[in-house]
Amino acid sequence: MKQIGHKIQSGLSTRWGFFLFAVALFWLKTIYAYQTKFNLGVKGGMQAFLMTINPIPTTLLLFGIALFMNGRKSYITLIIIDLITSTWLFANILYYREFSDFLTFNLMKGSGAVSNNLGKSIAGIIEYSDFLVFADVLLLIILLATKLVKIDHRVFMKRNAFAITGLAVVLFGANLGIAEADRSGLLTRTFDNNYIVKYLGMNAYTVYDGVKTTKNNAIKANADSSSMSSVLKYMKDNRVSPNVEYTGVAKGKNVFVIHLESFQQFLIDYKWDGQEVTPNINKLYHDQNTLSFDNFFNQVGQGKTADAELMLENSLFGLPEGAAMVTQGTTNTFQAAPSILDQRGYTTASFHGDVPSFWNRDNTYKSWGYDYFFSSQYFKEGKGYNVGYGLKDKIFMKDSAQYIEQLPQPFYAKLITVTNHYPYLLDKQNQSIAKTDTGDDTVDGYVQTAKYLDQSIGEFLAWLQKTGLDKNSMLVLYGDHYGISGNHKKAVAKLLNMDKFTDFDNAQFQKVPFMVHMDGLKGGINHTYGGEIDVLPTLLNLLGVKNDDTIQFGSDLLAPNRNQTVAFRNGDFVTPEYTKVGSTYYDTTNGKALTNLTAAQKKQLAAIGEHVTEELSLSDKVITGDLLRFYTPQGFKKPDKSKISYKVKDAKAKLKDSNSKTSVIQQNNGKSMMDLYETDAPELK
Ligand code: GP9
Ligand code: MN
Repeated sequence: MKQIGHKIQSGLSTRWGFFLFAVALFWLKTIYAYQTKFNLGVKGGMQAFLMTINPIPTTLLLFGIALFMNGRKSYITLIIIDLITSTWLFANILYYREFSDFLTFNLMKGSGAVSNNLGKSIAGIIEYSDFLVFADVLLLIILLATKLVKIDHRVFMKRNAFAITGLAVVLFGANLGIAEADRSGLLTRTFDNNYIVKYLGMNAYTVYDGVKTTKNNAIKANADSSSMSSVLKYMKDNRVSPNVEYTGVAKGKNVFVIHLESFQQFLIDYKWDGQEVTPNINKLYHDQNTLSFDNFFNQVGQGKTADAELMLENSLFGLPEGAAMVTQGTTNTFQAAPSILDQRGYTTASFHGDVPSFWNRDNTYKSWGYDYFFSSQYFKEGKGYNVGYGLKDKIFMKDSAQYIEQLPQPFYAKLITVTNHYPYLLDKQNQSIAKTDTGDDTVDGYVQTAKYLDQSIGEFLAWLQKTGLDKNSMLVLYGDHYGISGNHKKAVAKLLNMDKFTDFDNAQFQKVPFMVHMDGLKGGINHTYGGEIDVLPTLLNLLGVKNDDTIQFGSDLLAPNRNQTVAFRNGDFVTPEYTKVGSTYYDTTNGKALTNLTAAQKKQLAAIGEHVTEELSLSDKVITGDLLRFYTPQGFKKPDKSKISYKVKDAKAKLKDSNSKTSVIQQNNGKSMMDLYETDAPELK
């Protein structure tokens, strides 16, 4: 026994021994992370095989750098490389837990804008076992420090170092070859980062991403007005005439767009603890003056809220990675809802109880033409006012009202709530429903924060009624994206009372509410299949804004003959007949996987798939090439950003100045209507 111990010890005390030991440990722990920390969706023997071997080539390559050095320097270099790659793995684990995706350069480039809040949520999502990814580095350091393993001072042959590098390259080539054979176009056509990690590994993905980022910057430099022609052709071929029955029914009305954070369609009419979770929103949903959509999907990618905002106000898709608001929001030309309405006499304002820099809103909103951005700086602070990403919804809605009543009418006001955000934290005194009992901590608080959000909406709507604002306003409500990710299948099955929750179910689970409410509006529950990309054309039609030469990828949800293909950011899709998840097709009407496709079906599915790929890639082209700088719809004026300021002082002065006869206050003879606002927020008592 002792002899074996000695053998191992002397083996590890050689350069080869120590190197291979470090590689093996890193390999094992990466597989441990793949299996327990990510949801790579490995299917079949080939994928399992590739996932198992893919850490080896890049680890050999990176750790192999240390072999070109000698003595202590070589050992220190190895440890440093190990530490850096482990930290990268660690960062990806945390990011993945929240976003179901991997870190990208674009995201890090924009991280100045998002890091502030990422920090906050990271503290809440860290798990002890995450630190296991540093265990091997620690072990190596201890072995060396205690001299259990001795440093091998002999010169390591350069030839051998090169041999390891060569082997790494060959192995990587083999890995890539097998991967390409199994999934063609992996690196060129993919819309899903999970696939690259699954097939090629995390480090290869990082390099791939770096290359792509550099390329992206070049695309913009290379794009010119002729790049627009394929986009214009797509618009010409796909433009759908809006529903004339609804054209202009909301002309001149105020518009409230209420962003229901992480709010999923399943919450509508959902009961728990013997009560409706969201009675106020349910009531609105069933109101005869509300147009409600029950097959409306979120289509966000990594940008989550930012993607939702981009789609809703531009009818452009979010990018395959990062958030366009962050990477392109400051510099690109946009033809967004606020600018369009601004030019028709609207005052435009966005409200959000978080710091202005998050998702780069403070810059992007100027490009979108927002006159005002009421962020956390505009709202009073107090003990217990904040949770997670910002001001609690009840306080936020009330504080927003005091600015709303000062806005010249008609106005377009977007209110972005945030309390119903992962990890669904709410203090005791604000809870009014029990947690669910799935046993999954990330899921069980969801109904509590959703209920709180619903109550805040109820209080706000009551104020609209008391002030009479409801009479001359159109109300738009939407859920921005899922609140419970596909990583919680067991818990969701329990919530929905299902035996099991499949990939098909998860695709359908991406439904979020979309409702338009207005006095006298011919409402009802509409079953058309659509998504966030379709909101802008729908609203513009209701507002009677001519919209036949804009670059928008969605269509009026009320149009009779619209294309009902809903594209997801990863290339999957849902139509009333088919649902595609990865390489599997399902019958949307019954959720059954389609195993024996007929030739006609194959053709039809291929055509739908091509359409989805085309719209996503053309929309990407518009954003990455900044193509709207080359095209201006008739009568559209680009916002003059130099004239927009979101500084509190400037905005308050402007509000005073423009306090024309048209604000709610002025119409009430200069008297505020805030005394009519009732809230039971305990913090304000
Ligand atoms: C932060 C909030 C959250 O300001 O909008 O964004 P999300 O995490 O949902 O993308
Ligand atoms: Mn969100």
